[in-house]
Amino acid sequence: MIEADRYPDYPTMSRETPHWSPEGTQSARNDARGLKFAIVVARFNSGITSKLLDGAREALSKAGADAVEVFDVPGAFELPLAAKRLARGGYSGIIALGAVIRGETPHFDYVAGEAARGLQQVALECNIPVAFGVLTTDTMEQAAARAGGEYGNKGYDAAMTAIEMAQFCKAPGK
Ligand code: INI
Repeated sequence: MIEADRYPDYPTMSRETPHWSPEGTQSARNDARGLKFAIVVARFNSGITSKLLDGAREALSKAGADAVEVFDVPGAFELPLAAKRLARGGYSGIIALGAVIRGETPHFDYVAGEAARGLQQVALECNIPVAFGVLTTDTMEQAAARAGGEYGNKGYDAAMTAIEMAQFCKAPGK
């Protein structure tokens, strides 16, 4: 039995039908027309992060994003600074992609923790949606399952989240 069969309700937006209704504010949450996004992707574990990138591109294309620009950095630890620099670029949102896979030392905790903390800090300080598309897993197999495998594609999910938050931030009163 594959892992996903044990958890049929495992949430992944890549298995959902997009809410596509340009008129309404709430239901237009998957509409990226008129929006421009930056994707910043770590090269570390590139076999996984390239799949996350494919997923993010697919989501943005399906949602009709006006423009998508892709930037790469060495590892997940570098994502926050890159995102902070990009936050000045006039994007509607930033999608940060990486794969931190646990090794035998505490390095994992520092890299994963700082990536998460730093990206949230950029979102709050720069007032821009920053989606956390960084896998933090114990094994390469777990990462592969979430990068286009049996648990969907977390790059796709991160892009959908960035679109929804960009729409949220655009709405009156937000
Ligand atoms: N970077 C990752 O993106 N994923 C990892 O799993 C990883 N591990 O395991 O070490 C990793 N390390 C590199 C790190 O992101 C920085 O590039 C490096 O420490 C230089 O600042």
